[in-house]
Amino acid sequence: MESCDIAVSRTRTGRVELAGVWELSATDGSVPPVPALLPGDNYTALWRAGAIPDPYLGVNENQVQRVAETDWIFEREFTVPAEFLAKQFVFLNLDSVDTFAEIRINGKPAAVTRNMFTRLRREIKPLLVPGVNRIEVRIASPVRMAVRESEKQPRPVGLNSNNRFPHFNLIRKAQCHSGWDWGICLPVSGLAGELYLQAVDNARIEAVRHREVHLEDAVEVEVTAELVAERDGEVEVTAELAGVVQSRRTVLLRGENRVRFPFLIRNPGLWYPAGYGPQTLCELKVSTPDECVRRRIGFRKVEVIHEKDEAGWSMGFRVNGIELFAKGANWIPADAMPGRLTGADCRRLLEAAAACNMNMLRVWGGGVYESDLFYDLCDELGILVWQDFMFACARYPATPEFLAEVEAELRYQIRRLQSHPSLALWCGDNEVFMCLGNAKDRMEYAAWRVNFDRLSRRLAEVATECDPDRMFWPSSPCNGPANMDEVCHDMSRGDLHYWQVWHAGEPFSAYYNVRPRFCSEFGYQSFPSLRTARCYAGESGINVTSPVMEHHQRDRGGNGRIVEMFTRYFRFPVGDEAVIYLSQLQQALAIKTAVEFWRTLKPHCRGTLYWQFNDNWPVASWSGIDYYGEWKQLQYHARRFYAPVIATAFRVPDGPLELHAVSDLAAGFHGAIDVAFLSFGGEVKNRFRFEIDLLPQEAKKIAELPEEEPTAGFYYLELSGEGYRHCNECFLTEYKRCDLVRAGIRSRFFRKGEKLLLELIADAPAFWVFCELTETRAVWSDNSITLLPERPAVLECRPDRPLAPEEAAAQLRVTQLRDTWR
Ligand code: BMA
Repeated sequence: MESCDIAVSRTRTGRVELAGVWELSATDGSVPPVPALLPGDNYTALWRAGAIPDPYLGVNENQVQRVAETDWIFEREFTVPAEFLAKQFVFLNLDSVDTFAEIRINGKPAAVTRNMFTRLRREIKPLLVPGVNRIEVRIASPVRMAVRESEKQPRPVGLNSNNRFPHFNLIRKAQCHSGWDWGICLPVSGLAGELYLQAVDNARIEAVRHREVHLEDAVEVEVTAELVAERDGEVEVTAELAGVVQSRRTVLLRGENRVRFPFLIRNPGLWYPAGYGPQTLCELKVSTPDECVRRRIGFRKVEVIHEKDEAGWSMGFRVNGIELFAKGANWIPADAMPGRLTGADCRRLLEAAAACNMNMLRVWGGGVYESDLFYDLCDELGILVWQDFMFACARYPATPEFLAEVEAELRYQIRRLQSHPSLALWCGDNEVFMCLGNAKDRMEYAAWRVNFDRLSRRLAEVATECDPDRMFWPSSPCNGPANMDEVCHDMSRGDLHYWQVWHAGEPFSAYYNVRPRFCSEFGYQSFPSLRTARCYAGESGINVTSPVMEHHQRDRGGNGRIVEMFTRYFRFPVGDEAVIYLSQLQQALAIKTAVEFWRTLKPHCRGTLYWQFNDNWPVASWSGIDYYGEWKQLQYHARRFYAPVIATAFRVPDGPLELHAVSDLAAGFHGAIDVAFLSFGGEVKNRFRFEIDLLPQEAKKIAELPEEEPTAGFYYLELSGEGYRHCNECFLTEYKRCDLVRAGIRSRFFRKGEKLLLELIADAPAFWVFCELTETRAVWSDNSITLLPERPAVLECRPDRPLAPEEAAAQLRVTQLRDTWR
């Protein structure tokens, strides 16, 4: 037996890799063959070969729709060594084929696929010859196949209004491939994950999973290896965990076999979400003479707190006995052309989440079950995952064929993912239950509801059977498994998608009327960074109503809504740079308003996940990080409004001005909040200091602050203690009514060791000072900050490429709110 390879989960023993360069051609001969890198997709290959323009730029998307209406063949040759065929069996492994494919080996049919969310494994030894072989994956147009599926339905199922091509709800493909209200319509075809042939003598390892029971000072771990045998036989299976090795000679029957290994781990280091303790991981290795599968697992007990209480039913998460406040955002696929996405992109995004004090991401149901790397990184970084099953914003069939397809998908995905310590919850779908409310009358509702219940019941059965240790939450949003007879959007129970601010144009203050138990979606749009907008719109195209800017806005009326909101709160911005800056500031302030308020409501409210973390192409959207990886102001504000200890001041409608402190620390906190009321010129008019003591995890009202003349100045809060510091500002009226001073800001780049630092000093209060490098992507330690006069701030600048201080200085653009109007 070979030793395990660190970089991958399986040894390369007895393996023939199929990843690499393939050839792609259209079956109708309309496009000459081009090289295609797999895993990857047809759009990426065609773009890389220069056969289509970059769909992300200008309005090129319109020119490339035919790609999705065409059938494609990916093919390549591969070499099979003679020894490989000396093994008894050879199976083909394709982790994800997107979507309707016929696979041929040496011209002979090997398999068909129809669900990108299931793995294909098929015994193919009889089709192989020693030496050169050929594999062909012929993928039918998903657009055509979706229509064909609709013709098979006994009665119409309905459409998804986010999709440009209809009936994607009938096919098991990422729903957002057909466009979304932030997404380009690029129904890609391709292959994802691992692609290889594996030779085995006995059985193949189909899945490795574990269950854990937490005792006083030990964890009982039961490891299960699932093996598939092509015929009856015997095999030696070995499991290794925390230095203990167990081997078993096992009798196999043809088909699926399970081998269980009990371990008792004494005094294990536990895995905690970020902010609550270390992310201790250990290796689990299962092997047969032919194969070795390894995983990194972590021991922790994760529970959903869903109990009856005074307000209704609670909703939140408890890990290792600690009740935490979930802080995070919603994750969508990070690239509409999967072949463009690198592991480094994925890592950079998830590290940004962790750097911004997030402890949870929701993998949203209109995308994909993410890559192994995604969950490995979440484990490593302490980010809990709320995992939707892949259904979103539409009605779905409940025919026996559809249910069987979905069942196979869940069985595969749950087994693949359940051993990740980060995985906290399985959720049935995104907004499928909520959309039932769109039925035109009770008859229609009843018909839709029957379908929903059938599908939901099957999801629940499979989820609880495959993973009895995690909760199945039927839909997001919903009132919880115990309350599925009621419509959702209840402040007393369940998770909430609160969209009145944005979709219904309510003011930011509307957030104060909402007291969710767990807010799993709420969002506000902005434009991406100036550099990103320039990329797709060109220097001259950046104007909110230019055809390109409207094209890169998928929510009807979205640009207008951003601008309309300016008129409520801000003086109207002059110039493209000001418009972009202000749109991002407005977004950040909207989300900050909601999060800070909802954090003060804990434990009534136990989590906020804003919409949305990332983008899948360059576009105006609700994201905090744009497609090219530029952090919008929201992302920097998230770091502060999700900080472990914060101070915030606000007035709920008709209420007094209240000062609150919130701690997410597992220990008590002792510190102080310095509060000052300053004129816009910077003169301190009033000053207080509050000593504060917070219990572990406590949110507490500290004081009511004096009512000052609203246009005379602003409150500045500075919380400090035990190594924590959090600054915040509070305006008493709309920003547009305040005569802000345009502060002079002196800046100086310098090096300290490896670090590139920027010192900023303002001569008057400067609000939401945003630093950018015009030619280089850079992430800053902090940004969009408020400067008080003559109080220097030092920011670390982390550019994509090394820059000397002088070079950085030449590219620096600093914008404050007052710069947005003349
Ligand atoms: C939600 C999501 C998405 C959508 C977003 C913005 O509720 O679930 O479907 O993109 O709103 O409208």
